[in-house]
Amino acid sequence: MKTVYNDKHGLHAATHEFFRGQLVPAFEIPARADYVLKALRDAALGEVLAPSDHGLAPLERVHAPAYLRFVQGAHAEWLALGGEGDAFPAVWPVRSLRSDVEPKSFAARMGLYSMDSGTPLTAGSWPAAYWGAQACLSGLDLVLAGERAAYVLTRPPGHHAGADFFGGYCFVNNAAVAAQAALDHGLKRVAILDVDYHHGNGTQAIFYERADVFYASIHGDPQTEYPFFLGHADERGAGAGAGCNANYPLPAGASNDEWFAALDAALARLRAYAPELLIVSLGVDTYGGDPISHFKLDRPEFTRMGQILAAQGWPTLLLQEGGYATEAIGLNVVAVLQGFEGAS
Ligand code: SP5
Ligand code: ZN
Repeated sequence: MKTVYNDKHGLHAATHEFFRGQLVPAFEIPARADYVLKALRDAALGEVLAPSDHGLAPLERVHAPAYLRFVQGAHAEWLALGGEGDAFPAVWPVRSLRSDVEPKSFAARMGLYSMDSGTPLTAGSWPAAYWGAQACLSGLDLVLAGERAAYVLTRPPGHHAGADFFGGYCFVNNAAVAAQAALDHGLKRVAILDVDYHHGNGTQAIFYERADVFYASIHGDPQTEYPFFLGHADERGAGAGAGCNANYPLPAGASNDEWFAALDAALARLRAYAPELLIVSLGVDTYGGDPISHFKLDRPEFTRMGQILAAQGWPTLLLQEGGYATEAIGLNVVAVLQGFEGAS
């Protein structure tokens, strides 16, 4: 399988993030992708390609242009105001406050365009996220040109980013950008299967009222797990998209049997939808050794996941999302990809 590697990912390098009111060492760090790249090469999984530039237009198909402009310039604004190091939001337009007027204040715009204080906006966040989206578009090009599957090694991840907000370590919603680009290429039905430990609230919200993208997700129950405010089983899509969203929340600590039963159920829904392309939001924070998550998958389960995905027979684009057991994520990703290759 070919990999498209976002070689600009290291420009996004946070040292710390907020957790319980303290700055703790950041979890979403450049070493994550470095370990995956090493594992791909050690396993001789296939060619590793650089992204080609598709410009800003495909990002503007899913994100508000004003939001993208904000992210692009935010760190420079932060420095100009005397901010030091990474930028964090501190105030949000919650219920009863207006979010339809863009304030002049930088602090206010940081809140308007974000969902949490756990996502450091660094000097290089924008170029890293921009090139990550380009890598995903380049991976899509491979699959549209006839490759059975392609993997995109990128960070920061994407699935928490909404049309006009960042959060959950995400700035640009890579899966949504790729799905929209596939539709713009002429496809009629795209499925996104999100196997990251966390619900992909951004991806779900972007396509919630549309029938041309089916979003299915298996994740830690939002009653106790981030992103807390979306990802329940009763969210099934709305309007034209009614019936095109399927959530499988599992309790923290769920067994591997429960996880694979949810995967079976999700794939049955996707088979009924009959997508022309499968995009996998491939987070490996479902690993038993993950420091911020509470499922129990291990190497054999990641291999089995890849086999099951391949067995569906759909052209498949696998995009890297979370996974924070830094040294293990390379082996976990390779297990998924080798499982996929063995079964396809
Ligand atoms: C893409 C992705 O996986 N985003 C995850 C965002 C999770 N944000 C909340 C992180 C909370 C960190 N908890 C630290 C627990 C230390 N014991
Ligand atoms: Zn995650």
